[in-house]
Amino acid sequence: MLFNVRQETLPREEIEALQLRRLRNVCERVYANVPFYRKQFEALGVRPADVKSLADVKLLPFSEKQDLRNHYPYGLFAVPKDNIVRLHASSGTTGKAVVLGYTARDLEIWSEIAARSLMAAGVTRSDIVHVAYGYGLFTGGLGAHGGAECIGATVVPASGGASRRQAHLMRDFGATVLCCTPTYALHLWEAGLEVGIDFHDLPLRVGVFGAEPWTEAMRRDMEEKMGIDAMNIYGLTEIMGPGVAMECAASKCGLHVWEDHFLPEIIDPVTGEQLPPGETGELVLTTLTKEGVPLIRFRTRDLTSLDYSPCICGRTHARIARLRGRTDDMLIIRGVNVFPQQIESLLMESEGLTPNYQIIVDRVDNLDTLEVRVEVSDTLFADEIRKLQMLETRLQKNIKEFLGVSTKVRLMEPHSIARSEGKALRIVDNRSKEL
Ligand code: DLL
Repeated sequence: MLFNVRQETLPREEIEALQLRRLRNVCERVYANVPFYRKQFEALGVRPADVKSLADVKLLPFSEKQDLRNHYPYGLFAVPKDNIVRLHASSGTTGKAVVLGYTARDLEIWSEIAARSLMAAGVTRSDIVHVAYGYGLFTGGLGAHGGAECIGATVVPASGGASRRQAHLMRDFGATVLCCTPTYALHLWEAGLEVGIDFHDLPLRVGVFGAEPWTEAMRRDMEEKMGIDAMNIYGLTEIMGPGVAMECAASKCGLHVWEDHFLPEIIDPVTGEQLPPGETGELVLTTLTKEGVPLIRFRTRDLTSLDYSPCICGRTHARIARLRGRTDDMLIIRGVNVFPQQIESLLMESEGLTPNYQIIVDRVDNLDTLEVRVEVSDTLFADEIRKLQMLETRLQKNIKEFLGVSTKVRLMEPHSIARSEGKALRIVDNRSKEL
């Protein structure tokens, strides 16, 4: 079933005509209201009126996470603050968050695209949708929530944590749809088994999983273990949140980007040149209707390709391939974005630690774990064990407080971390072996 049949099946010429109109409009809005963009446009000698065809998007400047950080918190907002009704945020590269503001109209559109996404996954108003994405500044919880309500389904706003209790709630309330990260779904499934709840015995039939990379092999495994259709949802805070692109149950092959609201491009991450459909590169998105913080040619750092061929579901919106990784070193730990530099800067604030550190990411019982190993100086190493233990605890607390993720910090003997001959091997991601 389609949530918005007309928009979701617009003929290609109509999509493109709409995109062009909206692209010109968003360029005019940012040029008039956001000094950052006006400067960027001027530096390239381009004006909104120069956008005469969709191909002219190439003339426009790129934007990236760093720009949002540089203008923290409100510098890229395009409307007066009175018109902003909600804020969401995600990590930037230095611990400072990237802040996005939504107008009432933005939230309406977000709910609609999240509703389209859930329906593409097979959700209907008869469903009981258990939302175990985190609620809060992270967009997962409230995003999925808005979509499910917009469809008229029954929402259970469970958020993350207390997994055994969640398994009980899923059983007692008769959850038919589970929305969370794929790894948390596996964790919930295990927690359920521990208390005698097998997802196969529940009416559960659909999983809407995203916010982190996962694979076809994981999909097969989860579908088998849980007796569900496991569907892939993509999104990012800067652009909106979950529901920027979504797989359809009919093909389970590629994620439809809601092109009436977002203009996708694939570029070569090194040269910035546009790549043709089918070629893998970095996904770049322009928001066509967003009012609060419109973004022009936002570099997502996510690697994928675009497919404009017709889909058997009848939707005409282009599809991106399952995400293949990122062009930067951002880690996603239990759905939280973490940049190694953030951890590094926290470590470097403490006296007696050396810059030789390593971050070990693993998956234990389907949950991501993060261990930070850092070498101490000879002087500190000569200190009492108790002092070292206190320092470990303090670092763990700082990292939790600033980045929102739990870590295990291990202070290491001087010279015990292997030196690399080339670039330092900062991150050992043992999860990638199973991906
Ligand atoms: O993760 C929004 C979201 C919430 C999407 C719930 C889906 C479901 P951020 O925290 O800003 O926003 O992280 C965005 O997560 O650039 C990708 O690298 C990654 N990501 C999101 N969805 C997928 C997916 C949310 N389906 C970053 N597959 C993005 C792979 C994903 N990576």
